[in-house]
Amino acid sequence: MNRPLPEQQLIITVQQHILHKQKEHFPTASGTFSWLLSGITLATKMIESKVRRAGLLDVLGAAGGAGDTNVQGEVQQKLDVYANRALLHCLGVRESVAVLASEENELPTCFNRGEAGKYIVVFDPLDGSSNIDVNVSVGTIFSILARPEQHDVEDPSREALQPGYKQVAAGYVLYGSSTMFVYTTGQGVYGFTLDPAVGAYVLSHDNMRMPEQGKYYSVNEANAEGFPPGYRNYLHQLRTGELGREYSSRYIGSLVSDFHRTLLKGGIFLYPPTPSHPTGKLRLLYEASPIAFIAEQAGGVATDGKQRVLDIVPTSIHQRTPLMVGSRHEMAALAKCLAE
Ligand code: P6P
Repeated sequence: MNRPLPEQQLIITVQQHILHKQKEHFPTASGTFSWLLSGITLATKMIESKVRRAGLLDVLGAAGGAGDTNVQGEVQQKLDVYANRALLHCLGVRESVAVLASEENELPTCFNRGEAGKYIVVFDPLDGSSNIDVNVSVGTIFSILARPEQHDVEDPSREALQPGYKQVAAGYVLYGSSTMFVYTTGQGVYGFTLDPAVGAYVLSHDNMRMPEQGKYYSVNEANAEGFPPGYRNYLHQLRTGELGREYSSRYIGSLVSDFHRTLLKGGIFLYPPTPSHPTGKLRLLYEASPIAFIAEQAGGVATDGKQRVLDIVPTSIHQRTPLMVGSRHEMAALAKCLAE
């Protein structure tokens, strides 16, 4: 009998994992979801190939004319534009996609696909893109929602305005020292590392769990003086060991990187309200919600300072929110400080 090569027993790709999980939890699944997710993995491999060669492909710097900005008023980087186009193309050809909403586009793209259009995908194609030119990790963040039973015929894009607890799936790709695909469908969090030798994302982090407590806190200290008092008191406790341990500060300025470290090592990431962003800087639908879904599935906590991020009902696609996400210990201590 031909015995499988040892490595054949070990390689589980994203597609295999999704199909296995679907059979386990959705026996009647038709495979449209795994086909949809393959659109994201394909697009992110295209993005990864550009990110890895950024300095060589004249993709550094701002897109178009100097000062071209996106709907956020942020200067669009060339890789932002490429990443957005890759995701719009790869997902747009998936029949099961009804609506695509991107951080880079003011209005969502709606596809008139009738009953075949089952899913809505919202995404930040290249989060942290201001770090690209200095070779710091960036990421793609996505959230998948099911179309509601009652379709909004007048404006299907409004169907994306669902609270985070309704997400079907969420994930991110971190273009770091290695490229990792991390996702959840509500049955735990799984991490896959891109193996350039075979061009596949291979399971490397099975059933990821966030530690109950960590040793890092992550916040833009330059904003600290402008935080509401409860946050300033909390940061003082972190710095002085009043939470029962010494903490180190780590801040990359790229949400996917700062969250990925928090997921693996524990601790807390904070983007509180600031005078320049009183409702928070991060976007609810395609940054905070997917990150919060992953955090909770890994045993962590995510709030806007007052309520669970996943309970916030969005009123607009590009709505902002404060985001605090991390281990139970640090998040409980924060809740106490904010309640005082
Ligand atoms: P600041 C990147 O621009 C981003 O949207 C997130 O990836 C990151 O967490 C945050 O903004 C950083 O913002 O104000 O600290 O530079």
